[in-house]
Amino acid sequence: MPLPNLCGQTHLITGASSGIGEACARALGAAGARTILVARRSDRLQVLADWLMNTHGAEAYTLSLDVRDAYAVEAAVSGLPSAWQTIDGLINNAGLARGLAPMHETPVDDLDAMVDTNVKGILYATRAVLPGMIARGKGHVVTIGSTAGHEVYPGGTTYCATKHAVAALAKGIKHDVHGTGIRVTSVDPGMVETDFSLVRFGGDEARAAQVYAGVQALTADDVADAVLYALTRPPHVNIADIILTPTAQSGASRIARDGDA
Ligand code: NDP
Ligand code: 8X3
Repeated sequence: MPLPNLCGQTHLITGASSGIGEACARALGAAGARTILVARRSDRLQVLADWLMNTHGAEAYTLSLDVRDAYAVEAAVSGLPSAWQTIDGLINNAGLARGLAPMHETPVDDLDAMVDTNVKGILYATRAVLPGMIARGKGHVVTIGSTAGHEVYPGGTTYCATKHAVAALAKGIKHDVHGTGIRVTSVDPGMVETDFSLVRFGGDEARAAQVYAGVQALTADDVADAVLYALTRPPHVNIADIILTPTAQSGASRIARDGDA
């Protein structure tokens, strides 16, 4: 049986400049997909686009975009060159956490950043892309949720609330596209070693490194592999949810580290 591939398909990935989104772009490009790479750091997107072309001969189109800006997202998607307008897959990945303080001690800017990026960003991108998929009667929406969408840990009030919202969005969007042939998948990782903790702790490298100390965390490639699995099932198979964690992780705050008794 030939390996499933994504040849001839176009996938839009938000948060492609780093971590899981970047790994998804590499995995999808290796599987033959053309990718539309979205993030704010355009220099990193361009390096990735060049790598995809040079390594896999995979075309990529870069969109420097803040997913919190509804009008910019709408304009960018509707303004795509015609050769890039048929989007087969939308990978809603852009997201972040800010801090680990109780909600009432968290600056309003940080609350807004989490809610606006993690929740509204998905609404805006999906709203822009979905009508085209519905008109064509095919497409796949993937949301990157989290185990934080299934449990709530101390200091994670707002971040976990956004990821619970992401879980609800994936389920709700599936209802919205009922009968259209469009698939919806939520991929929900536990601890993944990326720049996530560096961003969460405002660039504090030592504190970020502690999160991953003494444990084999998931890699961004592990998550991209789960995304690719869902994308490459036959059209009649919808993978609703994939939850993956490091083997050493049994809960958000329960991680077996080297040296633990
Ligand atoms: P990274 O910090 O490595 O990547 C985050 C990505 O999101 C970057 O590409 C960043 O690009 C993009 N992004 C952030 N804000 C915006 C914005 N306003 N507009 C456009 N793009 C934005 O972290 P991860 O790869 O780990 O995170 C990706 C997703 O995975 C997030 O949704 C996160 O919640 C989720 N996740 C992460 C886990 C982990 O342990 N790492 C576990 C479970 C889920 P730029 O700054 O260039 O805009
Ligand atoms: C990111 C992983 O455990 O910090 O979603 O919520 S965690």
